[in-house]
Amino acid sequence: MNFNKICIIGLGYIGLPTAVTFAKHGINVLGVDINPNIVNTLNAGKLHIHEPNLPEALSEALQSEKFRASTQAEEADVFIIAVPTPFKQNEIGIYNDMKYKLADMQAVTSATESIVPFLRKGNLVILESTSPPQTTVKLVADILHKSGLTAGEDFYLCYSPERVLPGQIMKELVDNARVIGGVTKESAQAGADLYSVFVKGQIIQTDATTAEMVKLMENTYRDVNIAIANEFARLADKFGVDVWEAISLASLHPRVKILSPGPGVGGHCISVDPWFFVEAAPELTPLIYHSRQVNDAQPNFVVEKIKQALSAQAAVLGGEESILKNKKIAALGLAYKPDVDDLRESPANEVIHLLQHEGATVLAWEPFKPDAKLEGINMASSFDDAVQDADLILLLVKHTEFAKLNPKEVAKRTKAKIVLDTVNAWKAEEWQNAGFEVVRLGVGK
Ligand code: SAJ
Repeated sequence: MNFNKICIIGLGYIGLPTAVTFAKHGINVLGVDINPNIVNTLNAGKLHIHEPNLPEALSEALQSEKFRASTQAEEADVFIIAVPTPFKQNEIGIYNDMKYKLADMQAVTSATESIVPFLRKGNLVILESTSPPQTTVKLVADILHKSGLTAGEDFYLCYSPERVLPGQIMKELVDNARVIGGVTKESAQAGADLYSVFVKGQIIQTDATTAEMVKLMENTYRDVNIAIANEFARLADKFGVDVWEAISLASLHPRVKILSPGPGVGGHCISVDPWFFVEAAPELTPLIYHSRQVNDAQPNFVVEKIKQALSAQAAVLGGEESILKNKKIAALGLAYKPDVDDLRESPANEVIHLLQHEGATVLAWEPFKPDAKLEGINMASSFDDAVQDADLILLLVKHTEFAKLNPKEVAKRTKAKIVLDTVNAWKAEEWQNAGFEVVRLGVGK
């Protein structure tokens, strides 16, 4: 089939990089977003998100006139849906004693509906948003049938998950293997033909529901493995072991590769996607459910660690009052992981709220989004502002610039005597030599 024009619905971390990459390969791309600010920003050659190499790719796409953004869909040969699938904020599912989160499919529903008036015979429609099993064959196909056309007969319909890692999107989009699940074999072939325009990795064709499961399995596998790393950190803490050393030694085994513990699991993928399986079949997913519980509870473990560190320093404990009361804490990093500006579902956020709940005063510093506005969180105006009056410096994200901090320089800028490293970024000895007491997550005394 001809791919003269592609309409991509959703101009976030996946839709926009995909749009400019197709444009770079000579296809006319209309990027659609319901947010007029995003559309205007992009048409002016500016970006609303931070992703390496994306600014250059956008200006190239605009200059070649192969890309433009709009709030309205138009007729095209191909429609790609790349909108978010978060979970519902005010509703949960219950099965026995399991309380689980529910997928909010509103954006996928509206994006699919926006295509209906423009859908023509011979078009190709691809869903990229991470979705519960059978979304393509049920939700999406049913909506598109309102056009009077039938999926797999009159138009091609596929599910093709994005699997790119934020921070490396422009590269992984091209290099990663891509799974294309069609509602028919012909649909999968049409999808494979489209992505072969730029994908250098292997392109594998399968059916739509398998492709949906593949995506959810990848992120669930990672979540479960991070949960076990977090439990190992708790055990090491209890038994006076350094979990980071133990993990590196266990990982020498040829069939063992343990992930890293940390303050919790954030982002819009790994902390969300496993719930789609739990919602789809709670009776079959106790392990997935409990892994989510472990990772979601990790911020509490961080707070306990901070309390222990402060108690050890305090001469007299203040009775019933939390040791955190009136303590000043500098929280370094609000992003959900290193070297990105994405704050969604960040465990740092939860840690800070828990600390404040017990009476601490927290000033947060996020170099990738210094003017972030998050409910109930006080942002420092600079690194110095965050640390100068602090009693404790809490490292929550392994941003390169934090890992590279010179402890002697930090000592000159703060009155804090304790640092707490939740991500194994700092060499304890160097910080001790600069006069700090060093506490590390997953390292017992
Ligand atoms: N994390 C740990 N320990 C680890 C690894 C990660 O605590 O050993 C934490 C991170 O700090 C972060 C969270 O987990 O808070 C998720 O980070 P991540 O780097 O594991 O993954 P994401 O969410 O940025 O991207 C994932 C990737 N999926 C897999 O690696 C299986 C990516 O390939 C997907 O495209 C992306 O989800 C997505 O969009 O679904």
